[in-house]
Amino acid sequence: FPTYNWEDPLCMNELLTDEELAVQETARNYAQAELLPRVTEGYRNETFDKDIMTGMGELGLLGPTIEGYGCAGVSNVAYGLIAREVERIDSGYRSMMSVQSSLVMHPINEFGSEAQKEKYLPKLAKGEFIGAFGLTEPNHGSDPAGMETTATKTKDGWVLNGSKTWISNAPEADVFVIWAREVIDGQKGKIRGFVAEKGMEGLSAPKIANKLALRASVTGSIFMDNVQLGEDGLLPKSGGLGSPFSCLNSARYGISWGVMGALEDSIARARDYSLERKQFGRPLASFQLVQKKLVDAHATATLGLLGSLQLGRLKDQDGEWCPDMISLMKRNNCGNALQQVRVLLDIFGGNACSDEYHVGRHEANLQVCNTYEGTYDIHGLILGKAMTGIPAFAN
Ligand code: TGC
Ligand code: FAD
Repeated sequence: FPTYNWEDPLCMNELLTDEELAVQETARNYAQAELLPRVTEGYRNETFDKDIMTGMGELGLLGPTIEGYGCAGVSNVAYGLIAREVERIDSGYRSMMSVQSSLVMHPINEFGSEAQKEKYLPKLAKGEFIGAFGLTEPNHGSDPAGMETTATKTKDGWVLNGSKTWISNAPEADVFVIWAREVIDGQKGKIRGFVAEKGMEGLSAPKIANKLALRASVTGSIFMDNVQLGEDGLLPKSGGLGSPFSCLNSARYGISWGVMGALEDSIARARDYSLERKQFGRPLASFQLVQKKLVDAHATATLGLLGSLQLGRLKDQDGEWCPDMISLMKRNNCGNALQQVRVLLDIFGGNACSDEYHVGRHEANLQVCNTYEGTYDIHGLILGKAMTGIPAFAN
């Protein structure tokens, strides 16, 4: 038999193409060399480093599945592998990247005009522009259909009014993809996508300070008070809630890979710690209870990654995937990563309290990953509907 490789137990690397292996190596080298050395300070001080975005841009890691416009045009599996490597360092860095790629570049590419694509995508791909995605509102998180933000049609364009909250990247963003309900001749209509820009009169994006998690990425609100857009501020092919949800399909898929990176990092650190730390004259790793914690987490990560890989393969073939599959993997991997990292943290004893051991930071971040992009329970209800045909979101 071959020797068991605890870092790739079911030989997942053999299921990747040469191009995917190369992307994985590029993302891993970048994350270990450029992100790991700064994460502890970045998290302590809630700093935003624009050079993270330009660094990722230089390597083709932003909007990587898009063809043209300076993007790499790689597979969905490669996109997942990037998320895994970046989140091995921190979920906040993956958040910055996945908002840019899935929630800003994707809708511009999917619903934008040729002129909008030419204007925004190359700069977003290089990280010269930072993007934010405004769907959640103070009164409407899990239920975006209740959205209050309006886009009122004028002779020359549109006027945005409303507010968004808990928006990743917002305080640093140059480009805002905003979801709003159109109002034409006083009549409320569909939800449409709009692109607003930093510095527009009436638009502000203050930082939400003192977060308890995801501190290495910046989060804010967006306030819109009669923000005037031209006709070219509308994403013309957007229409209905299906448009923002199509962005979420891509981001949720990426998160399913990313959180496995955070779990893998926690496993590796807990294993190392348990081999070095001695109590009762023996390494912690020699105790059965400690080994069980390591093995439970290891089995969870192995199977979670294979699930996301299969989902990515289906996503790479048109007509072979549906959003419920994404809910399955987003919910499964986020919920499991959170639970397992929580247990691994026990191995560190009192040192679990120290940010120098990294795993407490992963645990705090994973609570957010299990919440944003649809909470664990909302994805449970999406799957409950898929299994029974009965929507249980409301009466
Ligand atoms: P429902 O009636 O089910 O659907 C309305 C319309 O949307 C279509 N649709 C989808 N289309 C594509 N992909 C999907 N995943 C879709 N889900 C639904 C659906 O077919 C329908 O189309 P049509 O043409 O018939 O009108 O909608 P509902 O109002 O009953 O809502 C259902 C529910 C609760 C599942 C949904 O609202 C939901 O998913 N809620 C969660 C909200 C959420 O995920 N918010 C995320 C905000 S963004 C974010 O968190 C970014 S964090 C990023 C980071 O920092 O990394
Ligand atoms: P609520 O919808 O109020 O939910 C609260 C609780 O009630 C949850 O446990 C939920 O599962 C439960 N619940 C709600 N409805 C039901 C039901 N029908 N049945 C059973 N239980 C239910 N949003 C963006 O648009 N863009 C971003 O970039 C973005 N980034 C974020 C970054 C961070 C750090 C955070 C924390 C959030 C971010 N979000 C973003 C917002 C995120 O998507 C929402 O917080 C999330 O969708 C949940 O909405 P809510 O906070 O309003 O919670």
